[in-house]
Amino acid sequence: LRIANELSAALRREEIDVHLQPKVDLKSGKIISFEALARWNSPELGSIAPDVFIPAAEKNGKIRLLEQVVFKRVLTWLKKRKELGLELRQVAVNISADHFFHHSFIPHLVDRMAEYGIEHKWIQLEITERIGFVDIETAHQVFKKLNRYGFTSSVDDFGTGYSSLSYLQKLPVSEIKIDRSFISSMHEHGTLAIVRTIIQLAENLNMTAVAEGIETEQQRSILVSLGCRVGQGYFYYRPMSLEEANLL
Ligand code: G
Ligand code: G
Ligand code: MN
Ligand code: NA
Repeated sequence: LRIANELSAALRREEIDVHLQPKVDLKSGKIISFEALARWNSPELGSIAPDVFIPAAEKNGKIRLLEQVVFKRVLTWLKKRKELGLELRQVAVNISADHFFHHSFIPHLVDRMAEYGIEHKWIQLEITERIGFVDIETAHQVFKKLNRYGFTSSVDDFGTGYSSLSYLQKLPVSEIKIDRSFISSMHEHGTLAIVRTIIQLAENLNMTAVAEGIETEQQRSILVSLGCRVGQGYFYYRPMSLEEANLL
């Protein structure tokens, strides 16, 4: 409850920070894009982990507001890069189920993009597979609409939900992210087979497979041998401040 109250106050003051973690080309090591991750350093409670405040925000109905603050931070960063004459980078923002299915999700997104003068192609939306895509028809419509507007979408935490593989084929998304629990246990035979299968599935569906949580050179080289081209993880970069990301 303490956390929920402080979080509401922090959101009113827009005290949520954003860190960026690069998505990297596994062969060349070059940065392809970034993922935005919310950070909260409360003057009252200290630094609180997203694993704690994201679920809290989901429970007390603040997650949409939180993600709108994150989104504004990202757009401010992009706008500033533009003004400085730096090249723009694509940034993926995480979108919760509540937010994704909310009627004002896309209109709000489009309004903000116009307000900051950023082309839609610079923003990617990451939606966790754990939302289950229970309402597959509605999810389909939302993804299609995002595509028509020129946004790209990604299915996050792939493999941890309970959806069948056949649903994926119907989703108009361009990327799937292999959950880091699979990457960390790739030394196990069964897990390796799962990772290989997801990479092949992505390839067959013309999607990019992104491996999350790469921590070692060995994991990197196994993924490359399986045909995976993009990844993220401490082996390359930890999430960093917006200022640090400008130095890359
Ligand atoms: O950021 P890590 O650094 O600890 O993030 C922990 C979890 O919080 C991850 O699953 C990440 O996707 C999630 N997360 C971070 N920022 C956001 C956000 O803005 N919205 C949602 N829904 N999840 C987020
Ligand atoms: O679920 P979401 O994918 O969006 O998760 C991002 C989370 O994963 C963040 O908490 C981020 O800090 C964390 N993360 C990113 N790279 C690594 C890594 O290589 N190892 C571990 N253990 N966590 C990572
Ligand atoms: Mn994510
Ligand atoms: Na994930």
